[in-house]
Amino acid sequence: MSNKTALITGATSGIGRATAHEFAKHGINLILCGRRQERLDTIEKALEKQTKVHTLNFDVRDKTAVFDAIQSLPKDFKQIDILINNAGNAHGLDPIQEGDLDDWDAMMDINVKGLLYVSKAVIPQMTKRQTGQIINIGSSAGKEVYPNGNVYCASKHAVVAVTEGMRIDLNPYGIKVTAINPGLVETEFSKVRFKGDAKADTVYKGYKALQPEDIAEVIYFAVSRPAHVNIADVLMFCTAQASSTIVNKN
Ligand code: NDP
Ligand code: 8X3
Repeated sequence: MSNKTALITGATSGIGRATAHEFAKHGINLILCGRRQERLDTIEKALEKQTKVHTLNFDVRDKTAVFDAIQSLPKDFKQIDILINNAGNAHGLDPIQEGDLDDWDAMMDINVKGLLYVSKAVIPQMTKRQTGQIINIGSSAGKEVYPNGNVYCASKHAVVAVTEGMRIDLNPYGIKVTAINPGLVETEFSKVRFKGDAKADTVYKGYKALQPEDIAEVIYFAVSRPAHVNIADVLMFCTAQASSTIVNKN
């Protein structure tokens, strides 16, 4: 894998950061993206002994910034073999009639449109080379809808649909397209969803949630399969979770 380059969005935290660490162990060159530059710098420093690292600071909602950032890549990082579309979050957990318009905009703009912008900026070089792999981080919320999940679930259902569309349209080019759909993962996700409210601290209490490293290992598994194998779609839960609404807590 050491001659491959991966671009990871949302690399400053949680699943994206754990994936950067996992890929670095295997010598994959890294383009790490996020909005918090100080975190990107810290991760770059930690991983640059293991592999080559370049950081890009942009908001996936900003179309121009996405294209400019990817255009700006230096020669050594220009060829992207693996794209991990991971940046995303839930914003709020409210019944539809009480939903906040800004929360809805954030989820659709980041989770769906942001993923599309980054993909659009990267896919042409993959189709040209007739090779590459795209991994979209969906969610169990893309497989089922749960109470008050409404727009977040819609955004993740869209990610699953876009993934399937990509797999179909990119099939003639030999490009692998994968959806990894985790259930509850202990990251900053709940802090963002509940905007720092104390409720966030209760989400992962009373059971052992998935850890970001658990997802990173599955992502690495997917990218390290032989050329003829594509892991198309993965649904992952912690053992305590059976569905979005059934979690066996102490
Ligand atoms: P974190 O909050 O820990 O990480 C989210 C990452 O997304 C951060 O690196 C953040 O970087 C980046 N990000 C958020 N908004 C933007 C933006 N506008 N532009 C660029 N980057 C952005 O959450 P997770 O690691 O849990 O989430 C990663 C993905 O996994 C998301 O798509 C989420 O929906 C999905 N997921 C999470 C689950 C969970 O239970 N935690 C379960 C299933 C799926 P920065 O703020 O620096 O820009
Ligand atoms: C994150 C998992 O259950 O909070 O996508 O929607 S959940």
